[in-house]
Amino acid sequence: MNQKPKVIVSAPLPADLRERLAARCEIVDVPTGQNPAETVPAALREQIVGMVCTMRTKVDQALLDAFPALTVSSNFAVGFDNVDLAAATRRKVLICNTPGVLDGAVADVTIGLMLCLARNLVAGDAFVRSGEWTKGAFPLTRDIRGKTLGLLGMGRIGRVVARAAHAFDMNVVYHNRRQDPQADGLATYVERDELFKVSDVLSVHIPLSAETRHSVGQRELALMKPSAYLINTARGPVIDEAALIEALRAGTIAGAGLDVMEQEPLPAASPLCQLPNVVLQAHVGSATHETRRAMIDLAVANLMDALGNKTPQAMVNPEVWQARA
Ligand code: 8YV
Repeated sequence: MNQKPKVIVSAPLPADLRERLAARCEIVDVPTGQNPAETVPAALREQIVGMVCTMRTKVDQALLDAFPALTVSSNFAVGFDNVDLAAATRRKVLICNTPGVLDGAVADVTIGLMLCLARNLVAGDAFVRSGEWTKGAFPLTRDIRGKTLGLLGMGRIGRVVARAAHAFDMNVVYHNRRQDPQADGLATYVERDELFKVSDVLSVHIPLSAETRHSVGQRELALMKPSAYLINTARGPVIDEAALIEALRAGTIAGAGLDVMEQEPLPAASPLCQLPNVVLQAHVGSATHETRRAMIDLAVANLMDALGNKTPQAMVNPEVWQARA
């Protein structure tokens, strides 16, 4: 009898999905965030052909070397900045991800942060709870209606944010590496500097890569209006956080809404936690029961498809798959 292929699972797996995967594969559990190369015994490492993991697993050269039989690594995330893509592609390891199923959830947090910033909703809650309201009215806030929302990056998530912003009567502009026909009717293309200059709310929706790391820095922040808000639900390191803290302290921008930071989990000692014009979330863009379920379903389907010789729905380096056929 053929042995089942051995796969690492280093992501939260619902019981029914575990059962389905176990019918086809032998599961080797690695606690989320732990290094599989250190957790899986050497003899077993050589037999691992697939993996499903979170962003906390570094799929780098060292991991690829530790698992010589690995053919597919499926990210429980749309992002794949945990993967050394060049190294994986060189080693012909297929990388999969979960695009599409989390767009609405991430867009919702983006809109939520925008409303919190403009209408000062978090401070408003504290104002009522502390009894300050009995002493006088809460200070006036800002409308988002009629204002300009700038989207840096116009992929799937950016497009859902653009659609939602229309319900708030916002004017939506975007900048992308290239103009996107799918954005037609949703947002107007502007040059990169123009985006920073004209936006009342600027929201970041680009992936993290060597090119985008710190691509929103002092220069870009200086272009923004003093009344503008910056929102990041993408990846922390895309923004130069030290420059952002400087701009927030100096009041050269009005505030920031951050679901992602350079260091996660963010320590309470971070200056960001001291700034009154910042609203923080704990990287929860996709963190709903429904969305995380859809993500793990897709991540496991990608893994099982790849091992079963069926083209996976979402491949980051499809050239590896094509070369295999
Ligand atoms: C999650 C994410 O934080 O999909 C991504 O790229 O950043 C988020 O959905 C996480 O990756 C879930 O493991």
